[in-house]
Amino acid sequence: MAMVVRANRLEEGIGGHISTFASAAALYEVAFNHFLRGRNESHEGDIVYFQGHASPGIYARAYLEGRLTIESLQNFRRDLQQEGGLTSYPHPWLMPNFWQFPTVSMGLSPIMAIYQARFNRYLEDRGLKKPSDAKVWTFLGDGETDEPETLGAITLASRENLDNLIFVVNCNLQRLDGPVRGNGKIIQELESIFRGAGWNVIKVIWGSNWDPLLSKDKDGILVKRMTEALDGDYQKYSVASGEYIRNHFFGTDPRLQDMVKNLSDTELQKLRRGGHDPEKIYPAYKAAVENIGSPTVILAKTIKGYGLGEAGEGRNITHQQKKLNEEELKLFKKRFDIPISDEDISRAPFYKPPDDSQEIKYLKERRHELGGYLPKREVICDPIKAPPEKLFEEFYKGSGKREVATTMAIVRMLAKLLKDKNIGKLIVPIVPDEARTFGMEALFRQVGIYSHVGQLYEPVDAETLLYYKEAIDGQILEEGITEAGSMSSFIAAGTAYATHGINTIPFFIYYSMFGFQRIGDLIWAAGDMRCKGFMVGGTAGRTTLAGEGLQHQDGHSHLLAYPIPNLKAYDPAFAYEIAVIIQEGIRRMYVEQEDLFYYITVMNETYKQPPMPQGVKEGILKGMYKFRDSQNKEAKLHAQLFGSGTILNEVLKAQEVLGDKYGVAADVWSVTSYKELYRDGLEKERWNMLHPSEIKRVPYITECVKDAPGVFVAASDYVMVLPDSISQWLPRPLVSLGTDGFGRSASRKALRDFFEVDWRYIILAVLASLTWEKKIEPEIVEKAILDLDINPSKANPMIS
Ligand SMILES: Cc1ncc(C[n+]2csc(CCOP(=O)(O)OP(=O)(O)O)c2C)c(N)n1
Ligand SMILES: [Mg+2]
Repeated sequence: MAMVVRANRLEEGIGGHISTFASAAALYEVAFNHFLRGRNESHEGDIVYFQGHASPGIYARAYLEGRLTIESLQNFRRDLQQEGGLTSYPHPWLMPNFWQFPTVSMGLSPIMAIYQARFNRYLEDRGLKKPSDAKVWTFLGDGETDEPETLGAITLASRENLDNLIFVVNCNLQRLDGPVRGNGKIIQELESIFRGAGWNVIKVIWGSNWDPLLSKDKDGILVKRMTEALDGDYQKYSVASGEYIRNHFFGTDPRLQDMVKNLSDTELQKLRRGGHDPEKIYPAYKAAVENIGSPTVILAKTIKGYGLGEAGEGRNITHQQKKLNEEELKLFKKRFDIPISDEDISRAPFYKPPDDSQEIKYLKERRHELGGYLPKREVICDPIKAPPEKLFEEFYKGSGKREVATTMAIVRMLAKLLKDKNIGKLIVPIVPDEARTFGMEALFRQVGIYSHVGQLYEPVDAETLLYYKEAIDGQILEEGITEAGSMSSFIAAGTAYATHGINTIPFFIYYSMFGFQRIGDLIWAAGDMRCKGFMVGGTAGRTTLAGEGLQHQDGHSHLLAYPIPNLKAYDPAFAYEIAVIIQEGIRRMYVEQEDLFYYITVMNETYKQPPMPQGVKEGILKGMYKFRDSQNKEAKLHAQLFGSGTILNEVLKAQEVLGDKYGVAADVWSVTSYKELYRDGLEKERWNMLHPSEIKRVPYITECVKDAPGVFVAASDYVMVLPDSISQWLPRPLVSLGTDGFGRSASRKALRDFFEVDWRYIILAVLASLTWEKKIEPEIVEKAILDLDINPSKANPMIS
């Protein structure tokens, strides 16, 4: 509390939360002192997701344990102070030795925890980790259960018998604005949901001082009254006088009134909620850890802002309360019996009992007994041995006469990686019910689909070569139709290097449209967590995925990939480009142990995959390289064409026609990543700005095209802002073609005409640019429009 109050005195409006932890303190303390096991040589430790807004309490405890300095506490919410600070919420990116899991985007921690618990089993079933009784604990708010992600995956946990999973829902009956269910009862509601889903439900509702009353309740009238009273009523009782409680709660029945006639008003007011009573919490936790065969949820009733009194206890404003005045501070210290003098209290000092005090000794002893301190993030993981160059060679050679889609290429690469003797077992293919779409069904048989119980039935296609094979040691995580669940598995696998010291390499292959725009927040969390692995967006490209129409055709996932700082995003055209990217990705993430992850789009259009030209590997990784010079050496007119993904083929066709028919020598560049080019440009520009007297650094893209003659045209299957983002570093203006607008159900050819990204529009853009540069007359463009059969009055796809 003092940490938040002081932070806000130092910096008005810096924020923070007091009331969340105030309501959950006993829930955490009992766990810390008796249940949560630390990671050490003899035990892998429990995995704990702390409720994000409770972080001040977790910091305070770490300070008492001697793990955080007083300076860092003083700098709560001020990460940028010179001597360091404590970040507002759990962020492994900012405190990589402390926090493991970002939890503050509410709803993400419960779903991540479920898939984490399942992934722990997966590692055990596949022999990658020793079986263990370690638990995954998740502390969450009752308001948080309204997030679809919180409850959306709970049946997975029961179906998979995840008795290594425990949810603790702090039911303080309030969220930010007011009651969670004023007119209802959140605990009863959650109980029925979890029980229906097959969970072990433990309710911690009433404190010990209700026990004598309950034992007198022979005919159940007290329980009936408890069940009738609404959450809105209970919230009122938490701030009301004993007299009000007597009249209102017990006043509905003379027999109830009789039950409490010997209790004073003060005693009535002090009737505790179970979540504030360690003697009730302990047995609940004990029952949870001893439960076999199903996950457990503990629904603990508490009071939000417990102990804040007039300053916020049980009030609707309590969530936002960050300032206490002198009077309120005095009452707080009195209530919790904190030995600070009345003179000192106005400063809101930190109180730490001496190291040899009973309290500190006890706290440290308990942690020692339980295996060490929590939370702690510690990477103890050896680098892997990189897969051999040989594995990728086939892709460098091209596909000869065979027409192959990049999707087929990446699936083949995955199949080969799975066979590699060093890293094969570490690969974790993850699919949300889309394996057949991507031609991955051969992998079903090759490595099997993971199932904790194996395959208890005879599969309908058992006779076929590629039957649906489920196995206890199956390697594929076939998640069903849940991108959020699949991403949670990706996160568990991609952070196993830190959580378990195991270098699992996830490949999450999904419909690219249902990635960033559907589960962007989980991807953000993955970045925060320093997650590794490959996200593979299949059926990508707004005009390449024919027929599917508006909802499926992705033309913007690469734009949505821009903001994630440690994500590399590539839109490759050819199999060899993918091979280079994956080889380098494995090297950087798992050999060099860099905290990066990758997004690669692959498409389902088939074409001959060319062999890799000499010396292009570096360019592929940096974002662009010259793929083909113009064959027309005589031409007076020039152009530089940028193409990405399958649209590169349109660019190559345009190059040919421009040379043959229009006398334009056009060079073609394969742009594998606008994001890489953009970040490189920003980096160089920033350096130049900060070092005005030194020799200017040149962006890679500028370097590439510095001597390239002619006009610039870029075409991709994505929104035009991608090429536009790098145009500032070109020597002359750029015309971008792309797929802004809603998709359509149509053929590839029709779509590329509609979005104006086919070879004809590329030619048009080149010719138009040449007129603007006064290199040719507008009549030539007029004629080309006719020759190329382009309709100038067609609707603009961007707005139609
Ligand atoms: C996805 C998301 N939406 C909104 C918020 C803002 N927010 C922070 S705490 C909070 C209320 C939390 O209520 P509850 O889950 O009941 O937790 P309590 O503080 O009561 O323990 C809200 C709306 C957030 N952090 N994440
Ligand atoms: Mg709440």
